[in-house]
Amino acid sequence: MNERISHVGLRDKVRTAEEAAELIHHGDVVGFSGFTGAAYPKALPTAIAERAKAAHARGDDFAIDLYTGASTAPDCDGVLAEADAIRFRMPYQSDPTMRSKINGGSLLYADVHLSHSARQIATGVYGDIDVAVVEVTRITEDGHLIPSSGVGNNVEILDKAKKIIVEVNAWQSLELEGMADIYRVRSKVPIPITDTGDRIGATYIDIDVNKVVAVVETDAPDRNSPFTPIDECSQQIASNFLGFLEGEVEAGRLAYDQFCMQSGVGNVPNAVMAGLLDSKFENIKAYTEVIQDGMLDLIDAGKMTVASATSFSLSPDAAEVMNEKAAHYRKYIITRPLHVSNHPEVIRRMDLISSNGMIEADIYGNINSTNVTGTRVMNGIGGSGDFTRNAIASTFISPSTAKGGAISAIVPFASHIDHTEHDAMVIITEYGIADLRGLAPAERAKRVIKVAHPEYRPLLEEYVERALKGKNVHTPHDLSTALSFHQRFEETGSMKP
Ligand code: 0RQ
Repeated sequence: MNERISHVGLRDKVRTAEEAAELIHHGDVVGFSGFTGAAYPKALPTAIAERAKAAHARGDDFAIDLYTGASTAPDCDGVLAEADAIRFRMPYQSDPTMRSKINGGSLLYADVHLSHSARQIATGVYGDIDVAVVEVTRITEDGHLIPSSGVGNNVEILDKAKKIIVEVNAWQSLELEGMADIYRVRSKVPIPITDTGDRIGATYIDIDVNKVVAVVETDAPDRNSPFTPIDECSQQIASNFLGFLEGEVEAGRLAYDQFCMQSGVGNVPNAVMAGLLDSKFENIKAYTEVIQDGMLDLIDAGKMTVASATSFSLSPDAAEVMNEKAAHYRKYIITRPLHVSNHPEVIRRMDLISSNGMIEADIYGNINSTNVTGTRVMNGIGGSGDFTRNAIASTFISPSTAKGGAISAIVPFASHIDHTEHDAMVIITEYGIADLRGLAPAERAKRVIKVAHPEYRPLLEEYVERALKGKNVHTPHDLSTALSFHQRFEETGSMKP
């Protein structure tokens, strides 16, 4: 471990996770590293959860407020939620236990655009941060922190924290050093990135070493789940997405050379990248949020020249490959603070095409990414809003149904709206492409219904007919049945009549 803690003074601060957890108190505001299952602290969360359980057993209160970059993992968000050790959480999560606590009302959650979260933390919107707990791959002689598999909100959290606990994780490759590009966004100062691969900052995070109260040694892997094998439906969606890109090339809005992409997380986006492997697109660039397996494949195949993101979101197998070949991949991959990776200013400049998953779209193109039947939060908006609003073309890719066909992903009116009809441009399912650009709402409805599952199309058409009988027909709605699909689902467990 000495090679990973080069700062002599900080070697004296090495503590066990249990000792470090004693420095965190009930009511503290805590900032963790971590983004989509990567780079989150591995030891402190369990130690804090144990502390909370012991306090609760004594009849004492113990709960913290927790900020991160994005989602973490079962051994972080999961154990803390299980122990009722969190009062408030922001800006994004995807843990099943945490989700059920949030929906059950025992854990408060603020679902925030990631680009906003960085600035809000930096400017103290949520108050001070008592303790930062940040995973690194190494501490330099000068006390600089070398990020591990992601950067997220680490810079803002470390700058804002009164005390810092550093987890040095020996599982993370030392050769990740050089991948990060650390830059502090300043108010009214343009971010000097004009191309995806531009490096504008340092390879380390400089901190006030005097704030470090403990250094904890760990050796545990990032926790991501494997991707499920690509099924027929995902393959068809991927092929339709490729068809959309090819249409853009034919229309002269895109070239086969140097197409710039953003891709959300999940199985369908991964299938899209597999589709790009065999496509005519060359020298692909990514200005995105997370590095996924599919991007490593594109890099390996010589199809992708550069990928800029804030973190990894790799399957366990791909994470092992990354650890073995980090020196190779750092020639192609840049990890940035999410304040930069998700900054609208830079996203606009990249002329990228975004693709994200969704829970549902309505017939006019409003998108629900976060709340099932408008009330049950799934994960959060994450960076989907940052990219959707600022892409040259924003796409939403999704199977036309969920839960074995009981739920239609196309509904008369979205039960919760994350991306409005003004932001979402193209909706793609296994049944085709609904390109909504340049269309009036009533025209859009016809296109969207075409990509709905055939079983739901007649119901949607009936809805439009009914809505058109109303007085106002610019955005025709029949308010008494606008949420009838959702109501039926709540009552019967299916949106089908
Ligand atoms: O649940 O596994 O329990 O069956 O949602 O659905 O089809 O596997 O798709 O993994 O892409 O997730 C919107 C959740 C889609 C995701 C969402 C259920 C479905 C399944 C997953 P089960 P799929 P995906 C950058 C971009 C917001 C954040 C974002 C998401 C589960 O894409 O969180 O875009 N997006 N970030 O059954 C009820 C519906 C449903 C539904 C799907 N209509 N009703 N359940 N599901 N549609 C990355 C970051 O920002 C970090």
